[in-house]
Amino acid sequence: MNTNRLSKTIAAALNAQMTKEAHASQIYLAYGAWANHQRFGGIGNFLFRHAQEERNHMMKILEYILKRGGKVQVTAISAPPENPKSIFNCFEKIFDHEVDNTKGIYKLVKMSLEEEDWATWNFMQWFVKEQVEEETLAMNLLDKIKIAGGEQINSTALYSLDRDFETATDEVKSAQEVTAINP
Ligand code: OFO
Repeated sequence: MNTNRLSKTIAAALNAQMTKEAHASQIYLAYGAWANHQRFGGIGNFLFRHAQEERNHMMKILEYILKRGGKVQVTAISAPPENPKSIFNCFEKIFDHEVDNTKGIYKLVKMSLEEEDWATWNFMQWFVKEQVEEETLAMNLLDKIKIAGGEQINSTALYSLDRDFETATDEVKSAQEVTAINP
């Protein structure tokens, strides 16, 4: 009796997205190591924490595939892109990466809609919301650095920015949670 509830195409796309999340984790890990090496421990710490979050995203997909009776395929993860050229460039690259990851999520949403796989469609909604938060977080951090001077940021601003990142939250409030008295 076949208990697999995922189509071949959906299973392949879920596995690909799972690998993409693992790759995202490697990117944050690599950039965190790079930032630490540049003596920005606060920024490095933030990036290391985010690497863990990406591992959690990977696990969520892995668990879902198993729960639907599908086969998990753990494959090699490609190397992260080359190191950033500056702190500003680091967050530009992170923003670009998050936008690219969103594309993978949307692809799966579209596919599950076309196949009328409502369980996968429903599962993917968590990721749609998460990607809005991830993009907003990256946008906010990029804005912070832009205000502090972008590529021209001076060492005093960099010092306090690095300190802020040490304790910076990994979460941003989603638009759905906002109220008029709690914007
Ligand atoms: Fe998994 O959200 Fe970032 O990449």
